[in-house]
Parts: sequence; structure tokens; C-alpha cells
Amino acid sequence: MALLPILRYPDPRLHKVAAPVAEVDDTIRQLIDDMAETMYEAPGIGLAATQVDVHKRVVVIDVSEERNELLALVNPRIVARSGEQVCEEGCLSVPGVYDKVSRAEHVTVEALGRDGEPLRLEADDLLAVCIQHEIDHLDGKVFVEYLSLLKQNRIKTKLAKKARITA
Ligand code: GNR
Ligand code: NI
Repeated sequence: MALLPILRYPDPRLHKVAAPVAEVDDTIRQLIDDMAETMYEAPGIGLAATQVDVHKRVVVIDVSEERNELLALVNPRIVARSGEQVCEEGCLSVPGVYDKVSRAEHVTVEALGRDGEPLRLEADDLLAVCIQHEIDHLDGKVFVEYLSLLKQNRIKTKLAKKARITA
């Protein structure tokens, strides 16, 4: 197991589109384990491989209170969506920034699990938000891109300043 460094917005690598995983092998399982450790340590409720500079379609999620319901999704695809919800989102790649984003209330997701088995799951509420947020990362999209350009520029300035102090 290993903790992986998380890319910070506005790093251009956060905008790369991740490639589908051809086979869920030990390399992918190692990535899942390292991503899970990184997510729990952060702490966060989700992490996409893009955020650790691995451009493969892998995400880990745990929205449980007890932090013991790890969900690993390989090649996740939303096959149905309905409704609308607005959630105050945050992102490990955009530390200290929280803002409201409108997303589907309910999603049906198909993916492969940690052993390459096909999964189909129905999600609502925070889990649905998190799945959409993570799949966006795989498509090179960060939640701040849903905000106004004024807000995006303020966030870039704020994080650039912070990077100068903490670097
Ligand atoms: O830890 C996280 N919390 C969160 C809160 C509201 C909506 C989405 C998220 S995902 C985020 C972890 C992260 O950055 N995943 O990419
Ligand atoms: Ni994020």
C-alpha cells in the first residue's frame, strides 16, 4: 500500500481524459488499493485515478459514516439518470473550496469491480453526486468548471497564492 500525491487545480493534467481499462489485473488492483488508502487518509469520500496522475478509468468511493463500505469502479458508465439535486461540493484537488453544483438525483451505473466482475448499481443522494463527480474527473472535468468564470478565476488565484506559500 502507498499514499499517492494528489494533483491540485489548476494543474493541466486534471484535464486529461482517462483511457478505459482493458483488463482488471494486479496492476489495477494495486492502483485501487493505493487510491483507497489515499482517499481514507485525505480524508475524502471519493477519488479518481486522474487525481493521482494515472489516466485510467478507475475510481474509489466510500460515502459511509463508518468508512467501511469501499466501492471500486473500473470503467464506470452512467446508463440512466433522472431528477435533479443541488449539493455543496468539495474536491481533494481543489482544497478549501466548496460550492453548489446541480446534478442528477438518481443514476444507474455499470462498471467492473475489483475482480473484474460486472456491477450494476442504483445510486441516489450523496452517492449519486460522488459517482458523477468522479466520472467527471475521468473525463478531465473538475467541479469548479460548473461555476461562473469569475468564480473559477478567483479560485485559481487563491490556489496559486496558497501553492506559493506551501510549496
Ligand atoms: O471528499 C469529497 N467530498 C465531496 C463532497 C461533495 C461532493 C463531492 C465530493 S468528492 C470529494 C473527493 C474528491 O475530490 N473526489 O474526486
Ligand atoms: Ni474531486
